[in-house]
Amino acid sequence: MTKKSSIFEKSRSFLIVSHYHPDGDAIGASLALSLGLKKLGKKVTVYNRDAVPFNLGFLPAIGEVTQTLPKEKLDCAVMVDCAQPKRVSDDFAKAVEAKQFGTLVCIDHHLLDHKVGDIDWIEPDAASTGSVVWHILGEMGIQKDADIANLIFCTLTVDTGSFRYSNTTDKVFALAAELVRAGADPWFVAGHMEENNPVERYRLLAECLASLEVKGPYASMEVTQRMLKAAGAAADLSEEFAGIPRSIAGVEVAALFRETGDGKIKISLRSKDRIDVSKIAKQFAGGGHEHAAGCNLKCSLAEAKKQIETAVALSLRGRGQVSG
Ligand SMILES: [Mn+2]
Repeated sequence: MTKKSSIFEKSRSFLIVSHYHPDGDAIGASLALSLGLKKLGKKVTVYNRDAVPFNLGFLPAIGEVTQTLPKEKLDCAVMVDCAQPKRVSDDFAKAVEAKQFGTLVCIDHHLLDHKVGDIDWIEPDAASTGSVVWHILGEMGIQKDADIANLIFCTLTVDTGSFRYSNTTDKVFALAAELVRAGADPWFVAGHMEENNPVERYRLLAECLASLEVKGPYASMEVTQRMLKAAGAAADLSEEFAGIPRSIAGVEVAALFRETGDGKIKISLRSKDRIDVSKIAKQFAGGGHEHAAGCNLKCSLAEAKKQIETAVALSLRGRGQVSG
């Protein structure tokens, strides 16, 4: 039987892509795969539509990520942490349609309900896409160094919420140990990701916390264009704020409302145990996971808050959280 990884051995030129608004799993998994393939002498381009988040700038080989999609024909395109070409970018989806790539591969840790690429390499039990990449590099017998180990460690840190979420199994700790043995440095990763905040992030947080509203099991905060200006902060500095209202005792569902500056409101939803916020996000053409999801609304901030609060209240009522 031919190995599934033989496609990587056969192809010479690669494009590695991941979902827009990339996170540490998307970028870490992309770069680890790129470094691995380069050890085999492959030609690799790593593309993301959007800029790399500020707290990932320290990652090995981060300078390789380009926001320009190559125009030439390539042997193989690999979608990482993403199962829809459109979630990479419209340009990438068009390039797939136009058969710019000999083979399309999808590497992910979310169960697929349909075939995506010519080859789908899915491990639904893996905590991060980076973990899947680690297995692939292992199957190919690629020498895994400290840079690759740090990249994979980053993906694991991000997708397990620093080894706290319910996906933090014994397998995750076993892999973490293997990565540390291979040269990963947990403090190098955590120190850069969590102990390296621009002061503007906290100025913005101070503004944002002043908007905190708690109504029983539902809490919300907002980030307005005015707040961004007052704090001198870029919008991506508020990326993790949605977890704060959720962390309040008694809160089951939290929402962060962000004015995007082009007439839209970006909503991040978080929940603890009882509510599946991806179902709420779907009502507004968004999506995500059970405990972390999001959507966009084209309306005023006040209108967005009203609509989400209503949907959340209905969902809570369905779960017996609210009386009356
Ligand atoms: Mn992931």
